[in-house]
Amino acid sequence: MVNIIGLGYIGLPTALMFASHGVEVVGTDINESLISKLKEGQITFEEEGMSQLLSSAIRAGIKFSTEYQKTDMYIVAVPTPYDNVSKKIDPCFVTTAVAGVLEVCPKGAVIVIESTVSPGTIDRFVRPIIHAKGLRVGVDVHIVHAPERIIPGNMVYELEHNSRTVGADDAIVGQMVKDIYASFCKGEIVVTDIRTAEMTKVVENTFRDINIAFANELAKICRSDSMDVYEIIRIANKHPRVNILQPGPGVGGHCISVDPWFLVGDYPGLANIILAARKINDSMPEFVLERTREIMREKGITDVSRVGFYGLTYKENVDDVRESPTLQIVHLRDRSLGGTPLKIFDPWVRRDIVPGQYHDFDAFLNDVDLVVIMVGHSHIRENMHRLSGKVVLDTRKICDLPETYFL
Ligand code: SAJ
Repeated sequence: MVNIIGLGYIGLPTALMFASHGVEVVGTDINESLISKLKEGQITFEEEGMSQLLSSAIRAGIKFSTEYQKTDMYIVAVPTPYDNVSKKIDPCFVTTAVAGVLEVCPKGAVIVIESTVSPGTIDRFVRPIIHAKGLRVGVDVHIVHAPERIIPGNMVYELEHNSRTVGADDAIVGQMVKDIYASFCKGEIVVTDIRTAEMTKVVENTFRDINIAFANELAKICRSDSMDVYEIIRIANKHPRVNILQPGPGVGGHCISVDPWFLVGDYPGLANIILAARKINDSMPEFVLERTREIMREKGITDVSRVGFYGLTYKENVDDVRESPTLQIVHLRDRSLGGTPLKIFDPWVRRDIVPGQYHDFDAFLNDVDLVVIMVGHSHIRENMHRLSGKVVLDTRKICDLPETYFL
């Protein structure tokens, strides 16, 4: 039996996937209301294919509990926030989860950590709590790092098809964990050591951050000299070895906008491109605000309450708002201007997150003259005609209405 600790964006789909593929699973989370929802067969966040996966896992006998179970394999998928000032990882959720597991696990149990951690975190924070209990790593308990790679919006497909990494001290334990993931994972599963697995995960997200930053920097350069960045990227990408990503309003989500900071925090003075990329991506919400002010001046819009922001999530077709560029704009404005809340609409966000949030698209459109498209949800792509007659600033290059403004 596998006990999955933490049933959030990663733990839940992983638990459901194992259960649907014949592995006995108990999913554990400290959040009682989340556990009751799951027991009632309700999904806890929107994601393509999740409802069906939950039904199939329930049919296969998955159990949910707030208690850690006594079993021989644990998968820890809890959040790993970072300290805003030092930029270093805060491993408190991981260490609390491991300490909880140690209270109940039998001798020889394997604890797999899926949460993203910075290189060296397992050595610095996880091994010591095992030693402190008088237990020997590799004898009384085994530690493995198997970082996830799935992309929100396509998680179910990617869980099954992506290749993945398993970092272990011991090749036999690594192979055992590989075999269990192979119950559902059709991709290649590479077994390596723990530090390599930790570093690889952070490097993957940092690679993407740097590449997005390059596109964003090009957008700023092209704007300053009246060139069309999208056309330039389109043409440049015809080169067989060039693949520039898309500029956007900033990088959100709990992965790409966080993980590179671990390298900056741990290797100050060495992580230079990484730091510059983070700064460029973090500067994009301010750039969108500047563009908005410019367009307001050009169009003679003086009343900021006639400006509306479409999209509150960090990217299209997900309900996740963590570190989203729109939230960053809200905070920037709160700091610089205060005053009336910005008007915001997102069809994916039904709960109230910020003041000034609309839940009705028509009411939102009625109340604004300038729409800033922050997220390219399918909803806006399908309803683009509803924006005709409005001034539009499209930060995602999805609007084909005449006279649309871009980054
Ligand atoms: N973005 C751009 N321009 C682009 C691509 C993305 O501005 O061309 C923005 C998005 O709008 C979003 C942010 O970047 O705000 C990140 O979105 P994403 O779709 O690139 O990635 P995430 O954060 O949803 O998921 C990433 C993935 N990592 C990589 O692609 C290397 C995923 O595979 C990881 O599992 C996930 O992080 C994670 O959990 O670490």
